Amino acid sequence: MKHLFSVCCTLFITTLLIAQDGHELWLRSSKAQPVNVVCSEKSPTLSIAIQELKDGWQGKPGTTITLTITKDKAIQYDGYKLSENAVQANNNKGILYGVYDFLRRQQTGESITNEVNNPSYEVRILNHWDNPDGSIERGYAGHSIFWRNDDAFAVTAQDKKLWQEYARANASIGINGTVLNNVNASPQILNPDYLNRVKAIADILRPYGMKVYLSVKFSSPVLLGKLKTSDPLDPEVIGWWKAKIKEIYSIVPDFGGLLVKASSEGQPGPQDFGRTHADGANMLADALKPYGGIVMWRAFVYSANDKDRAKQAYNEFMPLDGQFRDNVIIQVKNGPIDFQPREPFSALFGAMKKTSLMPEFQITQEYLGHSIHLVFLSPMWEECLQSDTYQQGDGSTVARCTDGSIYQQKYTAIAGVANIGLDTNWCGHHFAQANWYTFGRLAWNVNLKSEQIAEEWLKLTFYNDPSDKLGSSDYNASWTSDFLKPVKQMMLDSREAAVNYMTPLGLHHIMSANEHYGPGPWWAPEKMRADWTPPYYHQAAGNGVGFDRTLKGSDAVEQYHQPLASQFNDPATCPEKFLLWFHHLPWSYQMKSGHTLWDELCYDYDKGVQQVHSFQKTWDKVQPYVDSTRFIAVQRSLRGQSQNAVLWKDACLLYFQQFSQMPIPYELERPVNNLDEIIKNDSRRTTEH
Ligand code: BDP
Repeated sequence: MKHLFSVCCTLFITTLLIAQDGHELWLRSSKAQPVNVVCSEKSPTLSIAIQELKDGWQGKPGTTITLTITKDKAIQYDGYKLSENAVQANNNKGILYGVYDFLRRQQTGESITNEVNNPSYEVRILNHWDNPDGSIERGYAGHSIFWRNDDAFAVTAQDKKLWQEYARANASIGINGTVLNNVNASPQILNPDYLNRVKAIADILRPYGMKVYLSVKFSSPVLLGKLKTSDPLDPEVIGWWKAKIKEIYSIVPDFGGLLVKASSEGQPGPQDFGRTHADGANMLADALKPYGGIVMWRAFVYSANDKDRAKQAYNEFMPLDGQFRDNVIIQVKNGPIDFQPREPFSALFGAMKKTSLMPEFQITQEYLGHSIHLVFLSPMWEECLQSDTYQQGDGSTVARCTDGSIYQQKYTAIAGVANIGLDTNWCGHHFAQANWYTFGRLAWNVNLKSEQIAEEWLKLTFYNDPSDKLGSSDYNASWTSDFLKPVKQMMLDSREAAVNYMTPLGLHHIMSANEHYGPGPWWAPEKMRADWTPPYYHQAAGNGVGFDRTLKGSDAVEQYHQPLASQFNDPATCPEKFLLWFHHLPWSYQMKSGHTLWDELCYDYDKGVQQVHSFQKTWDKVQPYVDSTRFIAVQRSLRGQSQNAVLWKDACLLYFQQFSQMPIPYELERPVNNLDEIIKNDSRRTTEH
């Protein structure tokens, strides 16, 4: 009888849940209580703050809240201080961030504390890899929200509405900058038509505290300015950039600065003229300086000739330490290779002591299942940020080496490659919104824990309270135990699951060619650059598997500070999660578990598959708590992810088995796909590309 009652209640609740398309993100409107807001100053940003309080107040009806601009030395940048009845900050943006925090706490039930809340990084910026034709490199959520092909320069009311929603979402999590175009930049972006559209975007974003930035192509002086060279030391080139930057600031007076991918993956750069990264970056920095602009210069460089791609950024940039202007920040991907499901942190963090560095994370899931796989990236970024570099003694974490705690930096910054597109729910997968949310939250507070972030996001995004009908406290309790707890756990486990079914034990870059989605450890066309093929990374052979980066191998371990260099160098002390990143080991190598390396690989791949199966169970069970639109969408994606995980496991184990010649442990599920068929399908796809 009791059971029947709860089934009835459950069905009742489900039918009460209003369909949600996810467009409101974590900012779903809720019935507000009346509130009086007192603010003696006026600005567009403050008007937004006041309106947000009025639209979202969940506290005691009739409360008076005072918004005050102060000169509190404890408050830095756009930080703020909250109390029961007030928000204080040193500037308008701080007030706005404080208001969003206030409302978030009301919705999630977190108490209001009187501490000062300062951001970890001054510049918290999204990088959109959006092209002028509206396509997005590595975008899985539709076309660009900024650019399009047809009627490219008309700014419609719909554009403005979307940009405003985008700005609001970013402001609500503290993101204060955005690069509007792809790092593989088209020179066109600097043409007046585009710059005018940049202005239109900037005008919408400004009241929300966001600045706009652009990626530029280093050869623009030749391509656009018709000069003979783009040599950064050439006076005409210097003059061209100065004039262009002056023009940009005349159109967008608070323009943030430039992002540059140079001498990297075929992009032009200072090295084409025998100059260094510092020559190139400083030339742009000097032109930006009078306006307060910055240069974010990427360290993502590698050439075909290097024996180990993982070493190259360090090799190229370390000798330049101390040579960059103070408005240059070197933008460094979290790992030494390329946004893999797991990499050790880039050895550049903490090593460049006289140069500003900023971490770059990839929110869009290029190597992590695009917008089909549910992968919560917070644990991955947390792992990187909290890694100890040991560069200035114990506790020199990547976070502390980049947020100004250890090294003096004129600017501190952190970037995330956006996963945003025109899809109604912005990110393709409903749970991919959590990664956008996480990036903002971590950029604001680098010490937040993944668990807290997941919990906040779930409460804001999925809590449905049909309380008027059912009595809220009962609902609350069951929502917490039957939805929040299991779904949070699923999120927290999801990144490790992806590592398990894709690249366990330090394997990396064994994705299928070009699109980097499915497995492709075999892919190596004859004339292809070796470092663009998976066998270069896994080195599987009869004698074992893994990339030897020890002192006897490529010596990449030497780029790390002690004790890491020694720890990584010895397979007995190297964390097993990085084992095959640093070592080439026999298939029969004994793991800590007592398994052979081969068996361990099999168990890990299998575990990944089982984890995704369990996510499906978790999700199906929470159906009563989720509106049907989002429930079905996530359920469908999980089915795809499950099939993909099995494919990954079968493909990798059957492929590696050709070298190990060892059986898959008999207690594990047998492969359900044949390797030759997987390879045939894959090659059909990769040649079609
Ligand atoms: C790689 C992507 C490529 C990007 C490049 C980059 O495959 O599309 O252009 O990174 O970050 O991961 O520049």
